[in-house]
Amino acid sequence: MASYPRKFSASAGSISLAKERFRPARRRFAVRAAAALAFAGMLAGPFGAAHAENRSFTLTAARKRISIGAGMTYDAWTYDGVVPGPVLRVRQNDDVTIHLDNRTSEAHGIEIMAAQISPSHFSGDPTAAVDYSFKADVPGVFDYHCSAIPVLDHIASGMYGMMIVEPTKGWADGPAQELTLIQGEFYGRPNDKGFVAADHEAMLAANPNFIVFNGAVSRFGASNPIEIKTGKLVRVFFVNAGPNLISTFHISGVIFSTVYQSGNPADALHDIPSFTVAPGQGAVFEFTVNEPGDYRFSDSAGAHSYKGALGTIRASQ
Ligand SMILES: [Cu+2]
Repeated sequence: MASYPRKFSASAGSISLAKERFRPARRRFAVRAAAALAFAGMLAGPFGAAHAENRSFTLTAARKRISIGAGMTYDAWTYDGVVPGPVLRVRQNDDVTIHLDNRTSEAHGIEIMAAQISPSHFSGDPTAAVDYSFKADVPGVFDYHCSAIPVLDHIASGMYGMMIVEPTKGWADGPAQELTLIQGEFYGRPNDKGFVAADHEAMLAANPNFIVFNGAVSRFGASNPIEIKTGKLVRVFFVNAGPNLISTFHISGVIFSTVYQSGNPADALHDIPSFTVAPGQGAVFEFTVNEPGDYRFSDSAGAHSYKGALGTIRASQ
């Protein structure tokens, strides 16, 4: 860390943050508004009809120079020009169709961990579209990521996101304030202009320079906190996109009333202060706070939060 220009340090409290604004992606499906809200940190309210539906998502693989916070930029490989890619939200038993439009000169794909089909569907030839369908049988929160070789580089360069499969019967504790958080890693040292060139050797060494929530260092810093209300249940949809490190998710001053492993209501744990989520894995965290104030959330492994994996939830009455 000491070798970086100090202004690009990800260390807690040292950064004056420009607010990150989500640019709505080009989408053909009506989740656009929900995705925009999701990347601002909040999801839309009650979702969809009770019966199974056909849900179709069209994503576009594209290179784009993005902001990764603290004045830094990165030449990302993206879905729809954003990192993470759009949140894809469906209901259990929906028939889901995925179309990936590839406008680059290299191969890309999309593997959604909610899909129980042959992996041969997930990848395409360079410039070719990828199309497949599956039934979303299992509820939960799932990672999706590029399946092109080397997968390591494609994920580390930004091709990942979250699919939520809403349980047919909903969540046991009912409606809640909902957030989406996706943990990711960036590999490379910023130059004096803040440009971070991808570092393949650092990827292989599993030694990221920056660890982020929703695509940027301090996306949710003290100047841009996630706002919640006291006394009301909060539900966090969480994915650790990796590609390498285990996340130990924790919110200071909070014990999670329920943690759903993989976001599956059948796999509930209770009264958990922190919880590990492996790369490519998801979880749902529920909690309530009763006192107004700022609650810091982080990957509580010290080096990980030092490298940027922390943020602020601000509770008010
Ligand atoms: Cu890719």
